[in-house]
Amino acid sequence: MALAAGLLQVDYIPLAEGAPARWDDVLGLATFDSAPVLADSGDVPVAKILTPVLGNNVYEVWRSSKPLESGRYSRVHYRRSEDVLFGCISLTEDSGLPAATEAAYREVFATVNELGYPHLARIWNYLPRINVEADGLERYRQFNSARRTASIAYRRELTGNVPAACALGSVTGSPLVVYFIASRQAATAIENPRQVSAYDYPPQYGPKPAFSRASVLGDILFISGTASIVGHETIHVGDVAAQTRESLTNIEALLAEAKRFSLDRLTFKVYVRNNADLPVIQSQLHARLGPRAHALYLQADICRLDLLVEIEAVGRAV
Ligand code: 3EB
Repeated sequence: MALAAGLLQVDYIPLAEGAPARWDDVLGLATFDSAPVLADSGDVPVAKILTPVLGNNVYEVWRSSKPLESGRYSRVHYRRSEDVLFGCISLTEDSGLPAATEAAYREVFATVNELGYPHLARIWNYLPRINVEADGLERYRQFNSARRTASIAYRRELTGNVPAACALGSVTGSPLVVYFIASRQAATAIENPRQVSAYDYPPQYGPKPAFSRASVLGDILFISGTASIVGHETIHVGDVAAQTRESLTNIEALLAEAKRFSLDRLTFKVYVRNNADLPVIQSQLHARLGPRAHALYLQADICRLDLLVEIEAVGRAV
């Protein structure tokens, strides 16, 4: 059974417009960089993502038209309707990144299981120094390994119907921040025919990441972080314009798989490794989408050193 239209929507509200006019229908919020803390947000969960914003900053506001209730389960702060749950957890690395990652994921799984929203549709992950090698393993790979350990402990699927996701670097000194959307009903995972599924990557990329290329929940499409990867290899190494075009082509392939969605109705988050590449990335995006594309640009390290740009998106069915 599909979720009825309007049970979940996202708005990117420019900071300049101030806080959302009403809070009663807000499921959750993501803020970026140094966005002011919103005094009147009450018990709405706020994922504070510490990545520099390039250009105009926005509040990412998730809404639902049904009655909402907030709460906490372990260290997860959540808000839910009868259909969907938005949650976030922020942990410092007091005992190291693997321990923080495993704890975050165990608490996320426990929350969604206990409250009866077992289907994770979309998970966002932000961690500092993502490409730094520590104790002989890149921190992104440490994160992957620990995410996997928690998934196995909770008997979660590791292939097939897994959540859409992204994993990006945040400013040094930031906590690990995970936020997510879960639902009572299963979302549908979508893979990209141009790419090897991430959960089937060959071992050279480290522990296999359990995420899908996109997922559909009701009339919402979540497109995972999408980069210039064809098959399992990075292509256009060193060419940021071509990497941007390839990422958009990958997104178009996902739209073709998902059917009911269109490029010009997506809202994008664009992760830029090097600030200086912003104009090139922006012009490629505008060339494909027109200058009115809804996009938030963030400076963030990406989980392969040769990737210069990664693009995620969310859209509503046409
Ligand atoms: C890739 O396609 C690029 O580890 O959750 C994209 C989306 C990427 C999600 C994750 C990683 C993740 O492999 C990296």
